[in-house]
Amino acid sequence: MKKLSIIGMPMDLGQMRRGVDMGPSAIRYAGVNERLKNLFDEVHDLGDIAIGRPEVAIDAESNLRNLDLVAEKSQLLANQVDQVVQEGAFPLVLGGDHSIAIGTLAGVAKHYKNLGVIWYDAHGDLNTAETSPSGNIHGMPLAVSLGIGHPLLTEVGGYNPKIKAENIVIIGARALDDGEKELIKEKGIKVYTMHEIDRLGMTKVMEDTIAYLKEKTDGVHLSLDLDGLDPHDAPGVGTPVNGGISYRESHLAMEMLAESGIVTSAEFVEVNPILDDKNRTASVAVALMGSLFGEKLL
Ligand code: HAR
Ligand code: MN
Ligand code: MN
Ligand code: MN
Repeated sequence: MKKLSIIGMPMDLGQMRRGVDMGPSAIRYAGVNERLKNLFDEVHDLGDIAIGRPEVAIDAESNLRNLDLVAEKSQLLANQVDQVVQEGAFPLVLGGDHSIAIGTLAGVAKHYKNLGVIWYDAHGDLNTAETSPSGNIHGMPLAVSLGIGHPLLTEVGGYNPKIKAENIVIIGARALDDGEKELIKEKGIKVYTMHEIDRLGMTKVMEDTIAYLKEKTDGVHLSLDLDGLDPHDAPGVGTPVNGGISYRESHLAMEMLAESGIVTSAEFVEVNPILDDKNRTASVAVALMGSLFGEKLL
């Protein structure tokens, strides 16, 4: 019995551009439920985690915008995701900015000994308060999940760390800060930058990624930041970076993941309908979900 549970996480506190809190609505408007309902025995849309409209403020003590709120709301998401996995359903989380991955991974990772993570993103999201140029927590969730960062964030879910460096594959990177580059080298994190994608082609990148993760992990979380795609294909994101992964390459990547059967949870983040062109980015997200969950062209 294949069950999917959809969870909206309308949180925009991990950065400064309002609007990404409307991501879950935009993705639902683009038809996520209709698109996926035939690919599972059951699809349940659990609605949104209650974020409210909190006032935003930078933590006076450190370079971490909205620290307390992000920690508190992440715990709510972690609880919901944990419950979905316990019930044997596949959790699909709709963001929200990428800080939501802190909660998603806290809910998922306790169910696995060696959770793999595919981080599909223009960015590394490996900053800490010390290395972040912005203080925005959406630039930190991968580091947090490795146990590196403020304790209020690394302790979400009540355990730490969530994942191991050797179980991560970053795909699409083209905007890394100096501290992130150092961390990647220090921890030996596997990264396919745009250079490798150009050079090897997406087929080879995904074959290698799948083989690498299959060998060492007992589940794989896909964290797909829409800014991993080229801004021509996904314009509705807060931090676009030129020279990204194409729409077709992204479909191929999702199709290969579907074929492999390794993915056990997923989130699609950073969709900002205010910055979008007629909800195109949300539509791209939904189309990619179709491929990820095994939709066939023929
Ligand atoms: N690395 C930059 C920072 O830490 C930019 C992070 C940007 N954003 C995301 N995450 N959308 O992937 O501020
Ligand atoms: Mn990101
Ligand atoms: Mn990004
Ligand atoms: Mn972004």
